[in-house]
Amino acid sequence: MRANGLEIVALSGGVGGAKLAMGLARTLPAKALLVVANVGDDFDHLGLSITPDIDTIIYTIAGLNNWGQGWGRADESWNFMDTIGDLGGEDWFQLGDRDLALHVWRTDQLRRGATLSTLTAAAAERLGVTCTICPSSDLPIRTILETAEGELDFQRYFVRRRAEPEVRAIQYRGAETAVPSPLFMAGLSNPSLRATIICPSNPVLSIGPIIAMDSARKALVDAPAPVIAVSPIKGESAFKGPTARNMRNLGMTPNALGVARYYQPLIDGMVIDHADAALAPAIREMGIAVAMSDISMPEPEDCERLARDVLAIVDDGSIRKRSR
Ligand code: FO1
Repeated sequence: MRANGLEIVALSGGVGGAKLAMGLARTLPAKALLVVANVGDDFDHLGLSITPDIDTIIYTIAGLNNWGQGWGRADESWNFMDTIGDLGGEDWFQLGDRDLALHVWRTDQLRRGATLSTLTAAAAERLGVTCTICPSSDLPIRTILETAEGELDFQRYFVRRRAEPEVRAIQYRGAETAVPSPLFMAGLSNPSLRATIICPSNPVLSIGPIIAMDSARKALVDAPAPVIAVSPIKGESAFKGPTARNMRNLGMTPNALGVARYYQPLIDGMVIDHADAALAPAIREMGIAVAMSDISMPEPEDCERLARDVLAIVDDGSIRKRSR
């Protein structure tokens, strides 16, 4: 272990990704971990700048999260939301009172000229996170779903329409001009980096907006450290959310092999579930090394178990940067 330097960059969306990020945070020295959060789910709502994946990652690593729900805080109260409902306002996106304070503070600070990177670092530190968390970009990238009901922004598709409309195509609006955040770029070129881990998040909804940036893709490929994806799918089902259905609707195979094909240009290795061992030869044929673990994380201890397994795989050197 190089305890004083960065060792792991973890790319993450919300719920599933945040669980592995939490396991990594509990396993690694604080300075060794940089978690890079998706910003494609961000939106302006009720006059507030809401950054759900950043917040889910902060709450989860800080141990303040609502574990069963996957997002938001434990010990939450709902006076604000109830009153918005009484007023006939938009109450389809649940903002708890404690969570609301973060959105109000961030919105105010952004208006005063602060960057999302600065605010993410400050909020994480204030709420008790010791590793580093940064947004994938300080510039907006918005995930837009082209569905049978027309174009929907991420939260209107995911929360308001309960991810029910069939997704025909996805746009990562803004990704063509956005650039990765300074900490993200510096992390990938850090000489002490041992691996970049793509956490088990929805590839097309949560990681897609990150790797839609040309300079992020180039930096991942150019980084001397290997890029290792942890599959978000066991068999043909994701643990939570519409991952498998999204992949199927987009013409992808909804299993670990489909995930490997999506990430193929970027990754050197993949961690799949033992139950998917039969898919390993086809993934290896693509030039991607395969390691196996139990990728389910029903309880907080499972997040640490999977994190330890992933770090052992990084340590054993079985996944090397491949020549391209
Ligand atoms: N997800 C929901 O399914 N329903 C909600 O009402 C909801 C509110 C919410 C508020 C703050 C926040 O940070 C996240 C919230 N999420 C909610 C999760 C959010 O939709 C995430 O983008 C997804 O979980 C995907 O990671």
